[in-house]
Amino acid sequence: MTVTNLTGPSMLSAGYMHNLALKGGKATAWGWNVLGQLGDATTSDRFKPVAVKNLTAVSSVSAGLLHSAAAGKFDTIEPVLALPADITTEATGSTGATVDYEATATDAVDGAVDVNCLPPSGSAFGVKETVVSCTAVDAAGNTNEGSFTVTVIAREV
Ligand SMILES: [Ca+2]
Repeated sequence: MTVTNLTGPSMLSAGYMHNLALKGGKATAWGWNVLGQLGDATTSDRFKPVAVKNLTAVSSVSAGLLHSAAAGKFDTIEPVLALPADITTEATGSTGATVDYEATATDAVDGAVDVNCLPPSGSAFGVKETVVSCTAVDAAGNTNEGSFTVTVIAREV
């Protein structure tokens, strides 16, 4: 059987009916999962490698009979978002304004983490209240979400 979803692992370990792989500090697992030995927070069997949850900077993996072991950093805490306060600005044209803002996130294990916001900073915002939704994900897959509003008011004439 060919394993899909797996390219160039640096370490493999085979258990009784499950397998572990390590690549780039991330552990993946697939196979029998009746006791949760795949570490994906389910007991569903997996036929393709899935990420082992809450684990980052993994240096080794080892599959046992019905259990798994990995050396790495255990991380269950989501990054902390630093979002701007709600922004109110006057339209610079008939359709709205271009609004720049800064959104950052810091994780206790990973340090600075990328934040993705929609609409992104530097977007054209219409003359209305727009909710900006931001998400940050750390290397262990812990996600934090937040939002703020950008209100563009019509230019006074
Ligand atoms: Ca974290």
